Amino acid sequence: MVESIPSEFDYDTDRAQEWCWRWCRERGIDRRRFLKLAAVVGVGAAVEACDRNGRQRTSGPSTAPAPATTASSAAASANPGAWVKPVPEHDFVLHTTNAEMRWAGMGGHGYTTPNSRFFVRNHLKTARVDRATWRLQVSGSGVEAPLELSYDDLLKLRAETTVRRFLECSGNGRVFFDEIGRQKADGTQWRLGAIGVAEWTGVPLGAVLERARTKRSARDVMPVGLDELMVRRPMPVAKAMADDTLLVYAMNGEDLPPDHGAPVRALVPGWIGVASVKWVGRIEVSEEPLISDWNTTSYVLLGPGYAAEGPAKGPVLTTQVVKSALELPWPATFPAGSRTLRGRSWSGAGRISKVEYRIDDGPWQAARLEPPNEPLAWVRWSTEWDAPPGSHTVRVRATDSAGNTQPDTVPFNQQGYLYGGIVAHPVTVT
Ligand SMILES: Nc1nc2c(c(=O)[nH]1)N[C@H]1C(S)=C(S)[C@@H](COP(=O)(O)O)O[C@H]1N2
Ligand SMILES: [Mo]
Repeated sequence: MVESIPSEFDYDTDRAQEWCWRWCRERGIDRRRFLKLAAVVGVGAAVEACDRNGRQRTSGPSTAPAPATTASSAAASANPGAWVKPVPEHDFVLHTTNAEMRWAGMGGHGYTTPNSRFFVRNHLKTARVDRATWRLQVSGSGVEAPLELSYDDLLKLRAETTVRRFLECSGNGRVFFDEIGRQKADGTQWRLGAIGVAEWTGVPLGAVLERARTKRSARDVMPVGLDELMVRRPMPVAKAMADDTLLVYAMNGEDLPPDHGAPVRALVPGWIGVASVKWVGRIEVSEEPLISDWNTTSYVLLGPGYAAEGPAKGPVLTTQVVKSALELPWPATFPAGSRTLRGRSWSGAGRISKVEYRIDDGPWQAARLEPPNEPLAWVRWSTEWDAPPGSHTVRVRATDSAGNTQPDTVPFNQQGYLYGGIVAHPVTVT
């Protein structure tokens, strides 16, 4: 299936609108009324209105998922039914079909992000896939023995592996292209909450590829989602064969939740989130490089200074960059006095070797790292601050084991990927 993706933003907007319309139609709203509502109040609010209206019209319980609407204006553009788990405003900022984790909620939490707080990035909406009838097909020119596995077959491989790794959207931090660089990028305006670390349990993708007798001549491996869009992104065989590249069925010791790809998702550590395809139904293994809009137009760097690379319109994204976040609301307000500032830093290139912070225009100082500090996960850090009253900024910069440090600024790219620059967290001390 080849689909044209003009830009991630147009693409998401179109699909979201289309889906909202369909959702309303199922509730007995005619198109004229939907468009009229959407024109006046915006699509999100039109859907909410349809929902109220639909509930009045339909007798008996609806089979559609409950709308996750809240009263906030930020949530007004959110799509009801895009998620299965509750996404309360207290824990999440909602953007159409995506739910961003609020960093303040990680304050004082353990190393991993609880499933209930983990961000959700859905190109469309959470797919419901029945584990009992689920099958995984492995096929393509790169395998000698194409196969089909059930959920039990996967467990019977007896290769269960557990790793702690981050999962982060390549668009995490996108809002800073606008707020710092003064040039707004296309796509979901995430702040820094499109990241989480979980303990993932599954089987190495390599074990499945071996079972399918992957050829030496195989080049690319591409998991394909069972959602309507069939979200997919290829990786080279070497990445697919890495010990920690998994087909995951459990997250933080629980069955993988629907919003995170149940029954089985890919986990491609250190790579942009889209590589970790949810609701995997097929794995294509190819002797030829796999080329589609997902790695030529979407998830590539577009804009001034970025040149086409072969069939791709710009440099193709693979690993995530170094970033840091404070476990505080944005902006934060607290009373004057001594307190502990806490945060986390991570990198797609390894573990974190150093974290520094700076209050206002003061000197850069070392923060205290707290173990564990695992590669391709994150490290927690803290420092004491005797906060005087007034308006302040707290800046943080981390350095990873490969020697990458967060830069002061990041050059613009049209789709707003990989904003790893230093950000000034606004704090009002009262
Ligand atoms: N099938 C499918 N897989 C997908 C997506 C999707 O929409 N459909 N979104 C991708 C993107 S862009 C990201 S950042 C991660 C988010 O994973 P999460 O929702 O479990 O946090 O899933 C990836 N896998
Ligand atoms: Mo993403």
